Amino acid sequence: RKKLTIALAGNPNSGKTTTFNNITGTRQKVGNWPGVTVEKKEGHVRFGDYDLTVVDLPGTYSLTTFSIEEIVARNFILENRPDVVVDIIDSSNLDRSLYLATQLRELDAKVLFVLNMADLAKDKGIVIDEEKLSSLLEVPVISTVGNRNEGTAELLKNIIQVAETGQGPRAERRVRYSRDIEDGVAVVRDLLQAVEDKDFPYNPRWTAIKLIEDDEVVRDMAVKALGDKAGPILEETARQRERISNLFDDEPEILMTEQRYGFIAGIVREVVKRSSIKRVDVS
Ligand code: GDP
Ligand code: K
Ligand code: MG
Repeated sequence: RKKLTIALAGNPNSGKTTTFNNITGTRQKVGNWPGVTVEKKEGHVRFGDYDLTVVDLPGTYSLTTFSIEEIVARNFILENRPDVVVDIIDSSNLDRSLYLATQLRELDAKVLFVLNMADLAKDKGIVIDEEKLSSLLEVPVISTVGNRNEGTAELLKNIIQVAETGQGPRAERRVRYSRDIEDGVAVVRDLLQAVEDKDFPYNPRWTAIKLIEDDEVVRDMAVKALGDKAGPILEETARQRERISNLFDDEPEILMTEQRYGFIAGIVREVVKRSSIKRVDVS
């Protein structure tokens, strides 16, 4: 039998645990993530020729490192390389969910989007063009109503499909930053790429982005993985950060966060339609 590891990611209250229960039934184990008091749920399910291990990641809005939940979720994806990361999205709050979604894409994980809470979106008169969302981010999209266990079989089928076909992010489906930032990312990425694979197991573009954003956890990871090869790369990173800061009079991480939100706003404009009948204007 073939073994797959599936991680469920998503914002708090998007329906991760509900989906987890729908998939795994009663075959689950609850504990803590090593070293921290964040709950870890792991379950098992047999589907077709596959044995799936399903992990319910802590709920997060982002994969930066401002909270222990974000660090736990990100480290699991980086270090355990799950075969598929299922991003559980609250369809009635798509824009809020897309920040995490774009970060998962950036991490080079194989992602499947689940538009959960499809019933709430419908009640609010929100219509999401799933096909367009799928093609804009090049990620398969399905919709579910978790608390009614609707769409679970379809979800399992799609998980297997994503694991098998190996959808990988094409460059143009990811956030592209402004030219001066992309130039800095490329310089650092090239230095990382020049290091032998066995010495550096992480995605070079993602790592370069995080270094330019001055992410401490990734800096420590790079030092640990690269040893004395890290020095010149971190020096170049500092030069690039300074160049960008001088150009825009703002820190790269602030500019990059803004640009991600811009990218997300563009996607929301293209894929979210509100039906005129149930439209509620909140001002
Ligand atoms: P988590 O924080 O992501 O693990 O979210 P939970 O699975 O705990 O779900 C949060 C709440 O939303 C619970 O009360 C669920 O019963 C409910 N819920 C889950 N999926 C759906 C859905 O598709 N539609 C509706 N209306 N409620 C849902
Ligand atoms: K909850
Ligand atoms: Mg939960």
